Amino acid sequence: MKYLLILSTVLIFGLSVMVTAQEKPKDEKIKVETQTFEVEGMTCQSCVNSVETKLGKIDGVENYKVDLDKGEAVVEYNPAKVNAKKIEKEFEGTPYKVTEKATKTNKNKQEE
Ligand code: 9UX
Repeated sequence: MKYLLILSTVLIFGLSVMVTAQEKPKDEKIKVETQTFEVEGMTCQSCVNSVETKLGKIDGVENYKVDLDKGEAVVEYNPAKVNAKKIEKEFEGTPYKVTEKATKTNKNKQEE
């Protein structure tokens, strides 16, 4: 009887280790989506800074690169927290108009 108890304890412990081991990679992998936005209204470097500051404050935005010459922003975000439409909306009421550009995959689909 005592042997059975030890065996089941070891079994439960082993199982819990397996479950934790399976869950860990899920937590570590932050799925990130990359989206290019057209940014209208940026005319100087301060504009770029303002857009960057705004992007940095959005929950779920992991990374961004704002290009003044191209008038666009490449944004990496966690789709579990935020989406392109939400990001666009964050710029309502600012001097800048942010619009989602067709992604490469979208473009390819359209071209097909
Ligand atoms: Mo520069 Mo931008 O003087 O809104 S900050 S044009």
